Amino acid sequence: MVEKTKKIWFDGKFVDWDDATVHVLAHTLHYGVGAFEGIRCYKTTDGRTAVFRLKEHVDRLFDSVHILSLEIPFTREEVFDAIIETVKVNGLEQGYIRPIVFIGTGDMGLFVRTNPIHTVIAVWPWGAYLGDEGLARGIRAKVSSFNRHHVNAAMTKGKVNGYYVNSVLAKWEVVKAGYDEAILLDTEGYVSEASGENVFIVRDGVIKTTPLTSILPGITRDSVITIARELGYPVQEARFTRDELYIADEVFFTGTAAEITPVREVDDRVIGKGEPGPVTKAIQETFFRVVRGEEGKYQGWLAYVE
Ligand code: PPE
Repeated sequence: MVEKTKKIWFDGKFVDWDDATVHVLAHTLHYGVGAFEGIRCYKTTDGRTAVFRLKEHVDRLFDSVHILSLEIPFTREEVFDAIIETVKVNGLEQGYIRPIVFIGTGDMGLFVRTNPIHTVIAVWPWGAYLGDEGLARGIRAKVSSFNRHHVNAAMTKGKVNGYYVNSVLAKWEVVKAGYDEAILLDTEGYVSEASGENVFIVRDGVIKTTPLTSILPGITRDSVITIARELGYPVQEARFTRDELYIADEVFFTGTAAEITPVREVDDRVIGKGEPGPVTKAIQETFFRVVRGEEGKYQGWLAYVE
């Protein structure tokens, strides 16, 4: 169960958690046309709280909404400040931030004329997405029988509510089969992304990740590419097949919720030594130092809540 906090920012005003409700005829509830973000804030070593890459998340939210040809009735600065304020008002030291932009009530049917566009920000404490043990020791993944969206069926540069039916079906399928997370192939058969994460492989010291063509442009993915190159690892953005996962020395997932999660098995094949490898560990360690404000050169990625 989500751990409740006190207040939710709803169209510019704070309301009590339990009062942040919508009507059952809200358009997005029926058709999935809306956009959201997933953002984390961390307690830094100096005791303050910082939101990780907030500007990039706000920009992606505006991109998502623009792709849907909707408009957020607030400026980027207002949404940025509202997110900081929501973290502050709730006294959240560390956790998850979920902005959502959705279409409210008015017309039903697909063509919307007068329905209002709502903007909401909720925050709550959220630990390791795939479990503490998963983060430390690695998880077991399975390739789903569902493909990721074809580029002409969805526009995956947007983080769109309705797209997640595909992710949820894939996730349920593999969890019911006893695995931790689903990997989806694209419609040409190449690895695309996991249900809520981007995918990285390492072989002979070279890191490879799916190109951005038909995946969500993950902000953690971008952070990891930067960190990895800074640590001296070559990174290629190139598509790869499912068997490249099997013969990789290391596989890991990146995502705001999942952070850097090592993958120790794919489709019952042990990856490398069946434990987080040295490259994954080095990147993971650096990532957690960065989000805790311990790496001077990445201070620009932190928006402090003061
Ligand atoms: N691909 C997908 C499909 C995806 O949903 C996410 C984030 C990513 C890649 C990684 O993107 P980024 O967070 O910018 O590094 N998934 C969010 C939703 C998780 C949820 O269960 O809800 C997240 O991690 O917040």
